[in-house]
Amino acid sequence: MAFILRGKQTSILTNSQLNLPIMKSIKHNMLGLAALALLFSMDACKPKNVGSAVSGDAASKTYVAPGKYDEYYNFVSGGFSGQLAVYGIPSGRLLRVIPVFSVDPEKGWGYSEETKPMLNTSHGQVPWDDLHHVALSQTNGEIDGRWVFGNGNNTPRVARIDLSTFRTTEILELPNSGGNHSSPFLTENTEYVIAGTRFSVPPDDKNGDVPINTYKQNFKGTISFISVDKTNGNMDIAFQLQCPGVNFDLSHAGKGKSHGWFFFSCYNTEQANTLLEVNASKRDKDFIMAVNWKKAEELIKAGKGRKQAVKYASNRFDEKTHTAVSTIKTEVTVIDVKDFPELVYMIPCPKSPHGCDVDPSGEYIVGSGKLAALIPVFSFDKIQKAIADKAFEGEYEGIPVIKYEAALHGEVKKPGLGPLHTEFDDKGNAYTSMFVSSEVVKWNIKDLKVLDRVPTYYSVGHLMIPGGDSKKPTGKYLIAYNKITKDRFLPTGPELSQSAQLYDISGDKMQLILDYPTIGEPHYAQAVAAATLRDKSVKFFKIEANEHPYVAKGEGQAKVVREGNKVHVYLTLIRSHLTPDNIEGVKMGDEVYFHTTNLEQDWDVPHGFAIKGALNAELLVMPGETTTLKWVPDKVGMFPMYCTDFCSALHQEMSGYVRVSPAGSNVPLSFSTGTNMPKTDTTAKSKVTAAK
Ligand code: K7E
Ligand code: CUA
Repeated sequence: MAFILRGKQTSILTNSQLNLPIMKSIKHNMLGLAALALLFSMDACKPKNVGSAVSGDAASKTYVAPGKYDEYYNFVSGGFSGQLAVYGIPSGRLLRVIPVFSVDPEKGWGYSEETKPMLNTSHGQVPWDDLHHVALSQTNGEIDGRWVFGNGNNTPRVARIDLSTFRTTEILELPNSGGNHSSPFLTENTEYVIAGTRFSVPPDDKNGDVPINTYKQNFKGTISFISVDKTNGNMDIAFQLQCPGVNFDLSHAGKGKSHGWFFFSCYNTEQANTLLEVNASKRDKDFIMAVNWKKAEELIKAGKGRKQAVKYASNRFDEKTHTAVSTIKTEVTVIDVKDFPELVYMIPCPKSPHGCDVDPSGEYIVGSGKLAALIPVFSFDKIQKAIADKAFEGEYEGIPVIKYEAALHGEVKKPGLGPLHTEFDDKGNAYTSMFVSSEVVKWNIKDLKVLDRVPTYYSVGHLMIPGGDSKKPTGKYLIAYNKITKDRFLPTGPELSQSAQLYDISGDKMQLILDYPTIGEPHYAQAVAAATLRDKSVKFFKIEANEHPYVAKGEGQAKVVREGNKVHVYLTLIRSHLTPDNIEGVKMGDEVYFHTTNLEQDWDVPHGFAIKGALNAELLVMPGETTTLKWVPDKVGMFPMYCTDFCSALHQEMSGYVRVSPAGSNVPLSFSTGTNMPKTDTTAKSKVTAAK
C-alpha cells in the first residue's frame, strides 16, 4: 500500500483505494471485512526514507544539558499499563511514573493498607485498568496546573492526580457505564469532567440478564457529568445523561463561544451487537452528538432528573492521615435525553468518527472518521443556525439529526488515511494524525488547505501540542504517540516499546527532532509549561501535621502492640536504622502490621521497607509520611527486614530482624533498637584463655 494515497478519494475509502492485491482472491461478500482488517493491520504502511527524516540541527533543539530543566512537563497515558508517565520536553527524559489504576509494588501502591481503598470498586478491588486520556485542569480555558485527570477504560473510573504531589488523590467509579473511553474531558473552568461510555449496556437498575441481540431495545449509552470542587478538586457525579445505545468514542467541550456545549463522536450507530468491525461500519455517516450541557444543568436544577439506584465507589486520599477512604454510593440523577427537546442533537459525520476536537476559538469542531478519506469540520455558528432553522433531516432514536451541509464549515480533502486525532497551534493550524498512512497532516482551520505532512514511525495514535486542546495553544512542539516502532529501537524480543516522536512545528514545515520509547501504550497526553508546576512541588510532608492513627512522631513513640492475633508495629525510619530493629514474640497465626513512619524532614529522602517473603510488596515511604505493610508470617524462623532505598552511606546497615515463634510459644513480645546485645559470654572467653 502506498505511503501517501495518491488515487482518487471520495468521502469513504473504497476497496480499490485500499489497493490490496489480496482482495482479488477473496469472495466478494467478504471484501468489506477483509478491507477493514487490512486497513487496521498495524504494518500496512511503512514510509520510505526512514533514515533521512532527521535533519542536522535536531540534536541542539532537544538537548537539555546536565543539570538543566526541560521546558515542559508532559503527562502521557500508559494505556494498558494503567499508569501515567511524566516526561520532560524537549529532552524526552522520563521523570516519573505515577501509579493510577494499576497496582505498583515499587511504591506499594494498591498494596499498602493506606492505598488499597483507592482501587476499590463496586466489583471489589480492581488492581489494573487501561488509561487512555489525560486532561489537565483549566481555568478560563487555560491550563492551570492544579490537577490532571485520567480515565479507566476498563472498569469505568476517573482518577484525579494532584500536581503538587504527583500522586493519585481520587478515583471515582461511574455507574451505568460499560467502559469509559470518551473520558475525561473538561469544560473550560473545570466545572465538569465528562465521561461517555464506550460500550452501551442495560442501565444498572434494569435487568441486564437479557439476550445480547436485544441491544436495540435494552442497551443505553450513558454520559456522566462529574462536578469538581473548585477548592479541593473533589469529584462527584452531578448527573448523567441517558442516551441512545451507541458507542461513544471521544469528546471535547466547547470553549469560548461554544462554552456550554459538548461534542461526542459516536460510532456503531448501526447498534450492532456482534462483529462490529463489519456491522458497525455499514453506515456512510455516524454522528457527532452535540449536547447543550447548560440546558442539562437547568433541567437538573428544576428537578427534572430521575433518581436511580446504583452502586459505585468514591475513593479519596486524605493528605492528613495519608490514608484513602472508599465510600460506596448508591444514587445518581439521570436525565433521559429523548424526553427533553433542545438538549441533544446529532450531526452526521463520516465514517465511524474517532477524535472529536474543538479549535481554540470554539467555532470549529473536527470529526475524524477512521474510515473516511476526508475530514469534516463543523461550525458552531452554523450548528446554532441549523437548530434555530430546524434544518433537520430526521431523527435518530428520538433525537433531531441536523443536516450535514447545514452544520458543515467544510471538508479537508485528501488529508491521508485513517484520521484519528487533531490538535491545534497558536497560528490557526490544525494537525491531524493519520493512523493508516502513518503521518501527521497540518492544515489551516479556515481555508481547510493541507499545508504540510510528515511521516511517523509508525501508525500514529494521538498527537499532543502543549495547550493544544485549550484556548491558548503553543506553537513550538508537537508529539506523535505511535503504536508500532518495528525497526526504530534495538530489538527487545517479541514485545517492542511504543514510542513518542517530537516535531519542531515553529516553522512552516514540521521537522522530526527526537524519538523516545514510552511506558505501556501511550494514547493521549498533555503538557504544561514547567514554570506553572515546578515551584508548587511538595518537597516533604510535615511530620507534626501527620494524623495517621498509627504514626510514631519520633523514635520514642516506636513500639509493638499486640491486640489478639494482630501485632501493630509502630516503626520509624531515619538514616540509617529502623526503630525497632529487633522484634521477638511474633507467632504463627499473627497478622503483623508494620506502620512505617519516615521521620526525615528533608527533600528527596524516601526510605523503603521490605520483609523477607512478603506476599504483597515493599513500601516506599516519603518524609513525614506513614505507610502500612501487612505481613502474615508463613513459617517459624528469622525474617530480615530492611530499607530498600539507598538512603545513606550506611543504607545497607538500615535493617533488622523479626523472630517468628510457633503458635502458643511463650516467647514474650519484645522490641528494641541498639540495646538487645548478647549477654557477656564467659564460656567463650575461658575457652580462648585455655587455648593459650
Ligand atoms: Cu485514539 Cu483510546 Cu484516544 Cu488511543 S484512543 S490512539
Ligand atoms: Cu533508608 Cu536505605
